[in-house]
Amino acid sequence: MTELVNLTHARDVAIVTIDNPPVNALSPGVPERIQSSIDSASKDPQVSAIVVIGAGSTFIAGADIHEFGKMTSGEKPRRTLLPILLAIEDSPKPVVMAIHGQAFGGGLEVAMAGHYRVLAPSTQIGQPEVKLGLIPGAAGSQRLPRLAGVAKAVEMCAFGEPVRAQEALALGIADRIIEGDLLSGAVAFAREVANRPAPKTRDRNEKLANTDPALFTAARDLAHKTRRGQPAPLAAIEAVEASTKLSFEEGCAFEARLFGECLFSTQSKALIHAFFGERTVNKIPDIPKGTPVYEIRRAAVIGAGTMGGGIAMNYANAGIPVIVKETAQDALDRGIATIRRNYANSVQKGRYTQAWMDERMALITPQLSYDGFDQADIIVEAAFEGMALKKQIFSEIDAIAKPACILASNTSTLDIDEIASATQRPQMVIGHHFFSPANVMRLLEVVRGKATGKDVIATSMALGKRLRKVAVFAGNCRGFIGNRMLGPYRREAEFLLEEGASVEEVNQAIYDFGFAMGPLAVFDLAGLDVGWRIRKEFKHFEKPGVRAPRISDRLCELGHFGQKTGRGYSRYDENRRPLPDPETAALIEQVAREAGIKRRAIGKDEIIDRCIFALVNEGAKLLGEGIALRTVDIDIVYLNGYGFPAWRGGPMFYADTVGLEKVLARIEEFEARHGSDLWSPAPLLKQLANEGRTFANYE
Ligand code: T1G
Repeated sequence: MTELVNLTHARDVAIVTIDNPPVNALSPGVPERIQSSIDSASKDPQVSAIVVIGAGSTFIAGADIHEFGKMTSGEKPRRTLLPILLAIEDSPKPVVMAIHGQAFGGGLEVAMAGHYRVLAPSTQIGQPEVKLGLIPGAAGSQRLPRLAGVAKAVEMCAFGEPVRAQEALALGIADRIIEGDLLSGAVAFAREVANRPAPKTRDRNEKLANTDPALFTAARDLAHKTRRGQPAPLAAIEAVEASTKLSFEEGCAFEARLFGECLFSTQSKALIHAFFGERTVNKIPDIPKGTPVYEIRRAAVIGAGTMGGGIAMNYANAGIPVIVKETAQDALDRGIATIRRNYANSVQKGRYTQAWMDERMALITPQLSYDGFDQADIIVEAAFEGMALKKQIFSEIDAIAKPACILASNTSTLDIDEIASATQRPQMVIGHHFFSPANVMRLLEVVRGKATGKDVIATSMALGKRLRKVAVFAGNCRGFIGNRMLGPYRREAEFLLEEGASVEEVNQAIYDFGFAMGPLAVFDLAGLDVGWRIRKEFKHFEKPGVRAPRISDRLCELGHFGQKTGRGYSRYDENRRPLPDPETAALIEQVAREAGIKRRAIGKDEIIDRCIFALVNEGAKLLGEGIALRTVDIDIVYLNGYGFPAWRGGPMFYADTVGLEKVLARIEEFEARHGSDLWSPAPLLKQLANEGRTFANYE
């Protein structure tokens, strides 16, 4: 077993190397070994200074997040790094932290306990704990304001975004940027400071003085606005504020108390579930590591519409040349103009440079023919959602594409096997379901057909990462994971309207639950006509005599497609702000009358339970059928594709927090009232609830 921390020497400079792959997390034994290494170096008369550095790709990615679950379950006592960091800070010899890759969370806290910090140019440092529903727990909220100033410390701790090396230097967190070899640069720096008094961060109070309390109020307002429903950002602001009012020791004790409250919160468990979930979904049991993958050097996209354009941008952003094919010049021009506008907006917002934009645009080749498609390593079809058209396109590209070319469809609902049947190479056909806007939304559903090859799946999952997407594997069924679950969710939102809730009540309830937008507002944004066309395509699947939502169809028959027509469930003003629409309300009453439904007052809890448990129940069916591999896959789909609040962990994680017995009882109540065609509990949900188990331990 490799040593977690090694102590070596470069003549008079001791080098403490942290070696805990993959990211040098502060797992049990690591902080202790760092301290003991510094202790023995401090006592060594030959040693004039100490350098601490990380082996591998990073300095320290923070505390070992795996340990938190053990602490909150009582399996392990809570550990604190505070005394170890004080000991490092009290080292009689200067300690230089040599940082590359990331110094995140506990990693930055270790770095700030050192006397100096030297950074490689591409380094990122940060306190991202709030993204895990936590706050710094090892004096980060006390040492960071002393180095970076209070305002920046509040921003970094409350919102969790990292800063780059140059900014860290400008802020005073870093003492030097080392170009070239970091270790030798750090050793040279250590020799420079060896005979100087080592500055202890905890004693550097000058940046705490005269802090304007208004900055805490402003930060709280911003947290309420942008981190709605999440206590951790507010706790982080409180902790940094304490640094301006209390002594260092009192501030650390105050931080530790707030940290403890966050650690044992459901929100933190949900966000940690999401953190590991994003890493777990990449692993597919029957696609072992080492499965051969195809190299993707050139791509081609069919369709320059909303989806096609966004997909092409993903490839260009990853540096992959991409052809975009359309059938008509005006459609092609419109598509390319949208791409250009999207990039120009990002340049205007300072996210990218004009040069970067020009490079991206140069990678995109718009055309009306299949020229060059025979060179593509992947072809992504993003045409109209109709089976006949997709099969025609697949038979055409099957005839042109080279044998090792992957043929992917961006269909959001259609049968991958039927699409593949239009080709001679079904093993190369796969679903790549992007989410609108495709250049922004992180989710990519990778859908396996019966014949899809393991190499094609492995390539798709790796490509997902390269396109900076969270790729989730899904089996082939109508709507795959996300849209299949969205069906019952939308159904219930509409039924609640028929039964008495207003559009505003339904949207508000789900908004208050934590979604960025209520369901009806989302459908108005996406365009009601999209779902309408799909429902027509699947009309033959409707079960006669089973109640179906009618309002959206009626609105579409009136040409009210949502925001794009200024009217849908709501009416929209010139700034696209939603307003109650009395005519829609009248239409809803008419639909209810026609269906013989007596409308009643409906409370928020019922709205939430019917919409969310509809997701949960369908999710449990998907799990039982093996369409979704794991519970967490469903959660990651909903967090990254449907705006489910991350701090609730996803529909399945949320169901576990409610308790599956309660969820089942509520669903059985709905079944009794609305019938089993709509609400028959998923067999898996019944089984787990009856066995007192959870989705989390169902694997
Ligand atoms: N603890 C445990 N495992 C970790 C980890 C961590 N901190 N960070 C990453 N891993 C695992 C990850 O699950 C994956 O495992 C592998 O490492 C590679 O990660 C006291 C309370 C550093 C930017 O929030 O943001 O410190 O899937 O796929 O894309 O105040 O990992 O291979 O089995 O993400 O190159 C604060 C979390 C903790 C940073 C690298 N720190 N990590 O990204 O690789 S709380 C964080 C990241 C804390 C203190 C507090 C990223 C990364 P597997 P990866 P990557």
